Amino acid sequence: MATKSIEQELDLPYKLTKDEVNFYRENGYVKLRNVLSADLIERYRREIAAQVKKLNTQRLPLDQRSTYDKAFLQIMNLWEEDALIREFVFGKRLARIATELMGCRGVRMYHDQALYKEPGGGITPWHADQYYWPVSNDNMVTAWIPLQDTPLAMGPLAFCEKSHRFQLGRDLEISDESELTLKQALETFQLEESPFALGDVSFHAGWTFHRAGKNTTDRPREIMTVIYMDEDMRLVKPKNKNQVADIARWCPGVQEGEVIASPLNPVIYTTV
Ligand SMILES: O=C(O)CCC(=O)C(=O)O
Repeated sequence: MATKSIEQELDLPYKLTKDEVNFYRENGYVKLRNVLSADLIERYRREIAAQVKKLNTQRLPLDQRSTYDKAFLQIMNLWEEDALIREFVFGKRLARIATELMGCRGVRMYHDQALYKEPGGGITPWHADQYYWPVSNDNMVTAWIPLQDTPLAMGPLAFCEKSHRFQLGRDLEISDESELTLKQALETFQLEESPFALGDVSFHAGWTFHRAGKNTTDRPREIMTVIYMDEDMRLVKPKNKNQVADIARWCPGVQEGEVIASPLNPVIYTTV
């Protein structure tokens, strides 16, 4: 596929069905098939992999790291570093899906991140992302974009269905404690854990509990994510030290009560 049509594909509407929207709202996540073409993914995968290699500061061998640091190399806001990745992350196709799933009028960038689970990399403990976010409503969604086929052996993202309405464990950061506590607390919920084919993209809500298994293969599990927030999202008083850090890093200069519209939070897609 020529570059021109890849750029067009980035903005092309995806035909999201009513059933898919309803599924997302009922279960707190949805896995969509054939969202991105193999050519498009390969174009940006190479660039993202190069930036992960360049920006990674993790030097410890896996067996000397914390559970969090064993889970993945985490390189954030690549769009600030690299024009090609910016093009990918600001594509309207995924942003429009995010908008339609949440039913808001548009979405802004919260931040992006590459999550590379290295060969031999550990589990991603149970958690809900919104614990980290100082935001005024629940219209937060992460697009989890595999950059290769992701079989069970690589640790695909797994979701606890309907857990976005579960209140317990919302005060837990990603840790051994969150894994232990939530594993027990969520026992009666349905777990969705299945491979991702190249081109599949999942979307999960901020309060949906999720985890991932180990990467037992000899290849890295290369994932790009984009976190979208409601275009009208406002900043609230931080509830923990992680939210204080998030305000400084992702919402610079925004005051409590204001719409989160710093230069780091441009609108990516809007219906008006
Ligand atoms: O990729 C992973 O292992 C975890 C991803 C995750 O927790 C997220 O994107 O919210």
